[in-house]
Amino acid sequence: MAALTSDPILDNGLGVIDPDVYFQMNKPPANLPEFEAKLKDFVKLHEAKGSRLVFITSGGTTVPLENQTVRFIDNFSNGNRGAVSAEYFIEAGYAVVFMHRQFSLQPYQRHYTQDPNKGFLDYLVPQPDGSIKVDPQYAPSMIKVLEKYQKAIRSNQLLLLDFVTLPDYLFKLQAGTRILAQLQERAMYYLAAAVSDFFIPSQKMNEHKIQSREGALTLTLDQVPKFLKPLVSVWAAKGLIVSFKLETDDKLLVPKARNALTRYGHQVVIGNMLTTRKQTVTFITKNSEKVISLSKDQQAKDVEIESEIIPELVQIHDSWIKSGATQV
Ligand code: 9Z3
Repeated sequence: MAALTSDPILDNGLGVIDPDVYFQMNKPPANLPEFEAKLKDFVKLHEAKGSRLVFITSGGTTVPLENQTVRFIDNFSNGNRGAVSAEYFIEAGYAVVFMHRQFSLQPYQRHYTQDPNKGFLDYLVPQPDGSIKVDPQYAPSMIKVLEKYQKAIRSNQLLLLDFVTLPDYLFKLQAGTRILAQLQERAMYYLAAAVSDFFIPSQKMNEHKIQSREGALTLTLDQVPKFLKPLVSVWAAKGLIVSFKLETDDKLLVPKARNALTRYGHQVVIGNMLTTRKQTVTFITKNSEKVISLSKDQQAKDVEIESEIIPELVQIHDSWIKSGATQV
């Protein structure tokens, strides 16, 4: 059973505060106005062009333990799913808002930032005339990525926005989905970020660094309000909403994914297991369940599962735009 919050006024009977109350009780991030201004310009541009737009969330949220934060709780996500997906959405003609955890993987750049044995400088060779060139062994593959990246930038198809903490993420999710709402069915929301289920409300947090002289540390975390609810029914009501469900016990995956779909009433939940998330996902819609898996051959050729996820979603989005349903 969920632990009850200490304030019965804030409590909805399940021990979880209402999202509206959350926003009243917590301070928005200082850079929220800048975030909104950039997003409004981007949406305006693509509204005029008639493009489809996808709002991708990517990477993990941190949960601060102190208001003047020295320590925080984090999670495993490095933003691979979101960054890879952004590239395939761009290839499919979408404008992409990439709302990612600061310093997590980014589309295109990711190809050169996650090799533990190679950093940025290792791709370069100095020339006798004082200039610098890309090491010829990396040039053929790098030019392909560079061309795609520059095309995306030239055509204004990619907007990078970031978050760090859970409150930062939640305020930006609310503001961002509300801004995109004007695109109605043309907007897709692809919620791949690994969002904490638990947090310490700022009024219950230590102001200063927790001191070790006080002995062992016991933490009590509240449940994060269920943000998908207002997102689906109010903030982004007309858009196509795709959420991810992550589990480690495979017996729970499909029932919990379906439960999320029924509970929030959105269009698609993609279930994935922690250890096999790069090889297998399960699409759950109101009337269907479909497993997408990479074959051994595809895995040997380093095929990315997002190259199969995104075309599937584009089809679902087509029928959503045409008929307001996820099935043709
Ligand atoms: C996912 O399930 C993503 O696919 C991963 C991607 C986080 C597993 P990586 O960034 O991993 O490539 O390393 N995201 C959603 C996780 C989540 O927090 N879902 C919430 C839930 O399960 C619902 S929105 O309750």
